[in-house]
Amino acid sequence: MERTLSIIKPEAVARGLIGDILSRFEHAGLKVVAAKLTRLDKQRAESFYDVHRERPFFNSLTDYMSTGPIFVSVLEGDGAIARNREIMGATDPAKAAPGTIRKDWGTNVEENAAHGSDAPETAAAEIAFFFTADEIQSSGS
Ligand code: 3AN
Repeated sequence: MERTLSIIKPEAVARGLIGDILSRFEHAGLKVVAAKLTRLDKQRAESFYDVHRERPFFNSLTDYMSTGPIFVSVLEGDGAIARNREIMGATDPAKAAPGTIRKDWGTNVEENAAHGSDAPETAAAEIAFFFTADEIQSSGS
């Protein structure tokens, strides 16, 4: 059983897509074991995306991620990290496969509706960034 961190990004929350996006995960068999609506200020967004600090889009990405509320959740299931990324689709919505979250609701490569952890180590760090252990329920399946 694996866990991953999912973020529904500000533009998708603003467009009222929390339910639609969560339902994609649930229909694919991923269980929501923790969830909350929260907000990153610029400094916390920079801390979350620290690995991208040297990338040209870092400033714009962290500005964007602090523009409004985000919906963060922990998803649990077999191969949750890869499954979540499959359901989200490619980073660039224009290149994402039909039926994926980013294809259906992403605006552009930056405002791409959702974030998902990319490896077990980053998943553990990203989950701990947003949730304490007692905020996470075990799905028991
Ligand atoms: P993913 O979220 O698919 O793992 P990463 O880790 O390469 O993609 O990028 C992290 C985030 O940075 C993306 N979700 C996206 O919002 C933003 N991003 C990635 N590439 C670009 C780019 N070329 N221009 C602007 N933003 C980007």
